[in-house]
Amino acid sequence: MSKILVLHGPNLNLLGMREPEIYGRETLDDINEMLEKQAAAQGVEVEFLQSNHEGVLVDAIQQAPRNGVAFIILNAAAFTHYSIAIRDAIAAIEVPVIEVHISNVHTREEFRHHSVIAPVVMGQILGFGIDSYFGAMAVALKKIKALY
Ligand code: CA2
Repeated sequence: MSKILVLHGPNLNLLGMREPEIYGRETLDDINEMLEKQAAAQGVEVEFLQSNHEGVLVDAIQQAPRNGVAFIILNAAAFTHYSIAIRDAIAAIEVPVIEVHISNVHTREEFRHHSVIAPVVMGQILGFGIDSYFGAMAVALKKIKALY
């Protein structure tokens, strides 16, 4: 059975509680619930993990192939901009990764313009608010359907 792993990086546990003008009013639980429904409608299982710790995310990425994960949807948050450890973990596995950002990082501070993981992911969806996640989920579900 193919599974989709949704990984949320540091501070995304604060969604809905602060900076609603940038990140919206939905909480992480709201987003996960909607993603779960979107996948369940296609009979696909989803696992979720949020961590503020780089190594926890690296472990989850490394373990994805042996846990039957067919796709990873990753909002690496601030780690996007500097974590070579996360980049190396993505590069070390065959499982495709879709990079997601809620905000349009290119219209924000200069330090958010560069993604160190961009060269090793399948593609990026960003700037659509929480719809970036649902767009990524739609792509992952479509690709999984084509595979199985
Ligand atoms: O736009 C995105 O999804 C980001 O990945 C969010 C990260 C940021 O560092 C990236 O540059 C872009 C920050 C996540 C922090 O989320 C918060 C949510 C509510 C309140 C405070 C932070």
